[in-house]
Amino acid sequence: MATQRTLSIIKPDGVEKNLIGKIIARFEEEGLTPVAVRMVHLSQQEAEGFYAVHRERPFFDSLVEFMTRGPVVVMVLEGDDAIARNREVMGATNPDEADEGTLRKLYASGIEENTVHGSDSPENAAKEIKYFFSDVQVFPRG
Ligand code: IDP
Ligand code: MG
Repeated sequence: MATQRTLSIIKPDGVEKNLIGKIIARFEEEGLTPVAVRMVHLSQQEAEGFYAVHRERPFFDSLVEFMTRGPVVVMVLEGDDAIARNREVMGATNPDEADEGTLRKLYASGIEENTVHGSDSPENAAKEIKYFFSDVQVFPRG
């Protein structure tokens, strides 16, 4: 399978619960290697821009408020089939529907505060990585 890169975010709830180490360890165990890592407290504008595709959804304002309430860890993960693999490790958007052992099943408190983000397609992965990282911030340096 082809090596891919995907954008991962440990959301404010994951950071608040001191899960950064556990979540990154899990990614490494699953063959998803961090090649760029940054901790950032998103501004309202940054969160709105990141979730622009959801602008018309009823939960948009609440999602932006949640994503800006504290720092997040933004990462680029690299590995075989990394985009789909990361989505598998994350589990379904709603933790009630997530498979046993997935990050969201283990750690998420609800459909909004669901601990992790992962890109859903190669196009969005490229766009989302670019949103947070320049080429020289991703290893090996671009
Ligand atoms: P995903 O993160 O699994 O790709 P999306 O449908 O892309 O799910 O939604 C983006 C984020 O918006 C979710 O991770 C979650 O934080 C939030 N969200 C999605 N659906 C709902 C909802 O019905 N109510 C509240 N928040 C939601
Ligand atoms: Mg999504």
